[in-house]
Amino acid sequence: TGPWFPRKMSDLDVFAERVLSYGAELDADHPGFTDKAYRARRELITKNAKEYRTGMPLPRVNYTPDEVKTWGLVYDKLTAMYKHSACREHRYIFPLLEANCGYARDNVPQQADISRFLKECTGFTLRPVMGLLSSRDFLNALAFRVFYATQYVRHPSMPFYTPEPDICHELLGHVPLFADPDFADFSHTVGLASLGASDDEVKKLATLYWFTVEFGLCKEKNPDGTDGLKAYGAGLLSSTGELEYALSGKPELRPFDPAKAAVTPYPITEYQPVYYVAESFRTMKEQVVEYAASLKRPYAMRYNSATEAIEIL
Ligand code: H2B
Ligand code: FE
Repeated sequence: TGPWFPRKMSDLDVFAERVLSYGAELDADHPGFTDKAYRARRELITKNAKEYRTGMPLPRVNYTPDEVKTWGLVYDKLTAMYKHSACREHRYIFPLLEANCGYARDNVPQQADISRFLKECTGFTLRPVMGLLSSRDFLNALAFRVFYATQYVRHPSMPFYTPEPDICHELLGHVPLFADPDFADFSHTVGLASLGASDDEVKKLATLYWFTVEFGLCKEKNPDGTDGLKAYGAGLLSSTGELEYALSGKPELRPFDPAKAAVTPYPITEYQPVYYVAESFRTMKEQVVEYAASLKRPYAMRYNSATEAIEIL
């Protein structure tokens, strides 16, 4: 027994309407709250996600010139920073996304094209989502090598700020690393650990996710052989302000340790006071496999990519 969890890909369909906030409705502190046209546009785009079911083609969105403009502003500013601040894997994959998936300052890429590319690289695919999912639902999907991504663009009044995930955060911050095999395996391991986990364990795994996939830093040798520091977390790679701050030497840095990261408190509305630094994605993957094994489960599970189902061992 224990909490319910998805066993096959189509079980993910029940997540479609279970969004926590900012779904079709926007909260009062959102920059788009009073903008009727923005809200109507959001509703149109999130309708795709609401109606999406396993096996359907991923919905394509015709982005408006205003949306493309906002995307372009974010794209220019962030891609300029990636050259010196993003980790090697992100820098390696980004040009491949430009070559294969329509990444460009004047084009908002489509999930269908990205998902096809990621599938070839690591078996990961994308699915559209209306807004924030619960930690449990979101992490459970990673066990199926599925990453839920929003398709709407942030409000144009604040191009460099968004209180919620938007397409700039998903496509610029998250997507590149899902093309890296070790990072994909790391994420998949976190996902498998979340299946049928207790609420307390889910909270730990969500915290681990926060300090890695969202705000992780990693070591990287500088060209002159000295030790350097780069960002791989999507929350950093989609925020010009925090990206600079995280690498400035001001915040506290700790060596990545999943058991410790999983229970570290963190603020969500300000820059992080603490970042965890990974040795490499390979090492992270090995560390998290070991950590996941320490979580008590009645049975072992694995994902069968041929049947797209979870097997209980
Ligand atoms: N939902 C969506 N749609 N995108 C996310 O990036 C996301 C989420 N992150 N729910 C989750 C929560 C994360 O903060 C952890 C696992 O709680
Ligand atoms: Fe994110």
